[in-house]
Amino acid sequence: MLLYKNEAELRIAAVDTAFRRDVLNGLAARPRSIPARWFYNRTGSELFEAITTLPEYYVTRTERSLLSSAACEIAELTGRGRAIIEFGSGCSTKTPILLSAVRPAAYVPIDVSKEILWASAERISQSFPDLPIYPLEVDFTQPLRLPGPVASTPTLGFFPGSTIGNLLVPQAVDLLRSMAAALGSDSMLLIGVDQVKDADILLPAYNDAQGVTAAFNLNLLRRINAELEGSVPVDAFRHVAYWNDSEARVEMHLEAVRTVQFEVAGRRFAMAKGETIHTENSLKYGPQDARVLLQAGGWSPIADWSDQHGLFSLILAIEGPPPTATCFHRQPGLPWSKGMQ
Ligand code: AVJ
Repeated sequence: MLLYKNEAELRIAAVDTAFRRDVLNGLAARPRSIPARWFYNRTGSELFEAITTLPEYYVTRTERSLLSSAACEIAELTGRGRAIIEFGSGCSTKTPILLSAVRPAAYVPIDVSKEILWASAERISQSFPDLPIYPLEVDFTQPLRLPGPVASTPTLGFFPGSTIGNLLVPQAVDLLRSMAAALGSDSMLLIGVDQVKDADILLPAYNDAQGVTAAFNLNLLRRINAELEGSVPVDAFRHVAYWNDSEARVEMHLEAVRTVQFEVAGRRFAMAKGETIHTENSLKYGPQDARVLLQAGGWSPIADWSDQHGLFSLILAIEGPPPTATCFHRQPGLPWSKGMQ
């Protein structure tokens, strides 16, 4: 049941203006940087979907298997009848696992990529014909208002994929706080957080042998050329990914392999050989870090699930301070140091 076709056309102009502003400001700044959310036009979303199936990209398959094995416990802890609000739903590939277990009263997928959002909502509605679905084509980092029919229902926020890692800590805390405000008191949040791990595992995940991640990164330049009257010579840039240890993050950059000059939206830019445009941060958190982050953002973790190699964590939290007599749920057999308590 697909409901609530919102004012999609009206938003296109706003998105265009925001993209232009972010790109022009980002190219003029030092160091140059463009927010990662602009990766996700149609091609970008498709390339990201291709990344999720790469052998090197452990994130998606690890999270999916965690979600499958934890689904029943999650449903017990959340109870039935909440509305599930998914932030950055993309292709909603993991969502059916959660929907089948939790049996929500409604589903609200939120994404900036409109084609992917509506196609995915259509697919979910075919598998769950009785489920009311209210897609929201918005940037979830902006203040959010839930669709009317969902506003009075208890909610479960679903923020998978370690998307939180794209934000620096202060912005991540702000986002968690605005999610708490939008989802309301008594809401819950199920969040996927990628863990700090060896660079031998991390780096190939962001620099795969087939070059899909490189294509994903370079697609941002193609998008600039297509949507902002750009003349960026895409072949003069190469994809670079490295681990920034002091900030605990993988950084992606586009590096000029020669001196380049180009125009974007009528403005001229020049870059020296070796200069980069910083296009993405992917912050990684240790288990305790993730818990502190959630608490700073106004959420109390009540349970977590991690794979045996400690690659990835799913954390379930409730809005507000911890309830008295918290009984933290932990996986049997997990070494004490790996869990949270
Ligand atoms: C969608 C933000 C979780 O950081 O791992 C994948 C995006 N970038 N490969 C991530 C991404 C390069 C991804 N997130």
